[in-house]
Amino acid sequence: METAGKRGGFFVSFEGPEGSGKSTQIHRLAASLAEQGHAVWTTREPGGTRAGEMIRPILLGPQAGPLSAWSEALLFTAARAQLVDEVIRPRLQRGELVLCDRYSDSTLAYQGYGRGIELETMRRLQADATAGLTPDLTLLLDLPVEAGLARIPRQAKDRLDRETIAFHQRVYAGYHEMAAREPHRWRQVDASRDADVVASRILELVLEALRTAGIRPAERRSA
Ligand code: Z5A
Repeated sequence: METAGKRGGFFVSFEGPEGSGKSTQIHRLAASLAEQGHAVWTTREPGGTRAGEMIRPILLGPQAGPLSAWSEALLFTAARAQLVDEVIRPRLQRGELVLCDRYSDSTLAYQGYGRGIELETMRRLQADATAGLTPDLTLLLDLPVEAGLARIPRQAKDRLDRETIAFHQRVYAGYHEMAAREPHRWRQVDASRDADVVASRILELVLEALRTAGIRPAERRSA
């Protein structure tokens, strides 16, 4: 596993069920960190590169029709491999803070726990596709499945949002299992609270992780 110290920069991923507020919070965090003088880059999955943004509608839109679990897993992973190669790794090497809306843990949660592909196989695939690049910190925005789905307007629901509640419950349970398995990397945040409260808690957790990693704004800018 590649660590922050070895490569410079700091890598934070946001995970959680639909509607848990990842997009809202990632932008708020980026603004707060930039205000403090950090060089911050925000990206999302699937997407963040030209190839990734082309893969995105195949996965989320209705046009491609039903996809097998393995087609999904490989397409999400292909978009990620490109994102790591083209964006995440180079920016980390320049000493930037990279914030990513979903990463490999989403494939484990959705295609592993949700669709039932063997977890160890999924873990190996992620390690190979990203050359072992693991986030320094993963924030789990914790919100019960029904509450998250209720926040997404019907017309905005994508192919995966429309899956059964049982599927989303497996994903949710999977997230909690992964967080328990690697407590040094994961931090859980109660995403049912008001967005301002959630934002303050996230900022607190990220600043604490940056302090522990010895990362300060001025150093990042001059890196
Ligand atoms: N997926 C996968 O299967 N495998 C993979 O490897 C990867 C992804 C990478 C990506 O969809 C889908 O692909 C996703 C997982 C799957 N699917 N599902 N289902 P996406 O990128 O379009 O969407 P998402 O990642 O699931 O996020 P989202 O549903 O758009 O929600 P969000 O980003 O977590 O939340 P938000 O957009 O910030 O907020 C949602 C609404 O809630 C919005 O109206 C906000 O104003 C409101 N909100 C936000 N915070 C609050 C609070 N605190 N209180 C009340 N209301 C709030």
